[in-house]
Parts: sequence; C-alpha cells; structure tokens
Amino acid sequence: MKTSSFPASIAWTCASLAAAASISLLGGCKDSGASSNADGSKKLTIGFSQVGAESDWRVAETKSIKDEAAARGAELKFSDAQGKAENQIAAIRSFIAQGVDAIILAPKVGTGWEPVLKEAKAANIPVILVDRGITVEDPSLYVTLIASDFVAEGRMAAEWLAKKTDGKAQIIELEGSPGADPAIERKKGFADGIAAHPDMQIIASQSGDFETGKGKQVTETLLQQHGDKVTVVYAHNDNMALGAIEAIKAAGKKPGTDILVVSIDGVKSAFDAMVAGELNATVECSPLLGPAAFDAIEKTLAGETLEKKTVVADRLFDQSTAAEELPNRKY
Ligand code: GZL
Repeated sequence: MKTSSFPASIAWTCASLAAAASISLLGGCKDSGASSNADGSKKLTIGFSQVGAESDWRVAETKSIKDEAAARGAELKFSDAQGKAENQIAAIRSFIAQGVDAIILAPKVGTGWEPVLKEAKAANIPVILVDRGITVEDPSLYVTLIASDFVAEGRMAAEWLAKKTDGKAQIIELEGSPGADPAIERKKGFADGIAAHPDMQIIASQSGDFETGKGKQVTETLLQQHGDKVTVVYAHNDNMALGAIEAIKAAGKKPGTDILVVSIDGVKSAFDAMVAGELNATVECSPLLGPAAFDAIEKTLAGETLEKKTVVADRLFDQSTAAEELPNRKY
C-alpha cells in the first residue's frame, strides 16, 4: 500500500471513506503496520468495487475474489455498490485516496467510467476489469478485462434451442440489467442464433435485472399478455430463469415441458432445476475470476504488459448431463 504522507490522518481517512462508500474492510483499515507478508514479500492492498449481490453468480464471484485475496496474503478493501454505478465511482475514489496498490472493478454498466478511471491513472493505480466490459476512449484507463464471451453464450443457448425445438419456438426473453455488457451481448448472440430459423420468434423481451423476484414478476406479466402462445422462456441468467419457473407453475403449466426454459450462468441451483426437469439448459459463465484477477494484478505491478481481454471459456449443460455434472460444480 502506498504510504500516506499524513499517517495521523489514516484513521480519519478510513473512517470517513468507509462511511462514504459503504466499504467493508477485510483485514481492517490499518496503517502500513502490516506492510509485508510472513515471507517478506510486500503485502498488497487491493480495492474491489463489486456491483452488488443480485444473483447467485454475483455472490460466487465475490467469494472467489475474497478467497484469492486471502490466499495471496493481500488486504482487500471490499465495496458492495448495492447495484448503483454511482456508488462504485465513489468507492474507486476512496480507494485512490487510500493509496491502494491496484483496483478490481466489476462494472455495473458499460459507460460513465472515464472521469474516475482518469483519476486512478493519474494516481498510477492500475485497474483490472472483471466480468463486464466498459466503453472508454482511452484503452489505457484499464489494464485488462477478464470475462466470458457473452455473445457466444447467447448464441450457444439459441443453437441448443433450435435443435431442441426443430426450429419452432415462440419466445419470451428476460433481459439482464439495462446497459450491462452481458445483457446487451447475450441478447445479440441469441438473436444471431435464431436468425436462420424464421419459426423461432421473440414475442416479448423485458428486463428482470438479473434478479429472481423480478424474473418471476416479468414472466407473470408476459404470460398474462401472451398466454398460450409462449413455448419458451430465454433468461439472461439462472436467477431470472428460476423466477420464471415459479411464474410458469403459478400459471398452471409445467416448466421444462409445457414451456421450455433456457438460461445462462450455470449456478448450482440451475443444475438442481435441470435435475428436477424444470430447467432445460444453462450456459456456464464462470464467476471464479479471483485467481486470474490476482495474476493480472501481480503481472502488471511487475511491469508486464497484458492482453486487453482474457476470455473465459464456457460450456452448455442440459438435462442429459446435469445429474452427472452437479457434483463437480464449484459455484
Ligand atoms: C455475467 C454477470 C451477470 C450474471 C448475472 O458476467 O455480469 O451478472 O450473468 C449477474 O447472474 O448478476
């Protein structure tokens, strides 16, 4: 951690910054007392700005990064933005003020980051993006993005569905958070995947914000509007799919049979739903980004140049493979 020239103010700075940005300090907001690890290596202090805890996937991603910080002996200053990009910006500013060695950012949306990332660059603090990308004029504002290929995920879901339905489907789509990379790109990939099948149509599409409850509410509304026409629900994440499954049951229909359900993330509860016959397929999107994020931090601090994007490979699972794969799931 960069040592401040005002050690007496460290306690004040931390207290006020923690209050301002609802930051929880893992390892405590201490001065540079514990500045090295047992093996004598420099103890890194890392700021992690997380979107929130809206889904099982998000919770797993947070755990992966916290676990990796602990494994590498780093002090992690964690900020949960409660789903608000403005809270992430405030958290990044507080990390800069505390002189962290690097910042991990899981951005809620793709735009609005230039000003605060310019401040991080001016403070010579590298920023590692995980999970979702951002749009910036100056690519040097972040070191690298570690994420899945969301367009490919959407296309994989569509291609599986085309085979399953022999190219005939009337689809309601549950979109992720507006402005978020995975919502934009999973929509595009799925649309690309069904384009060659004129009898596969999206009859309605609405955001459920990646949340179970909203996924259920939106599905209830769309089923009321489109009734017996719907043959498939395509959800941008498993939590919204699980909400849709509840709504389909409430409408007196069998999820996975009367109405097929296809989603993305590959969390444990999705595998349970596939084993139960209620979810038909999910495309894995690994949240276990902690090791790669800390590798990127250590490499960039050692002066190495990194690729601008590291793509995490994804696989599709359906009911034919779910039971066998379930014991292997790590999130
Ligand atoms: C994908 C990630 C998405 C997940 C959702 O990388 O950004 O956000 O698919 C999560 O479950 O809420």
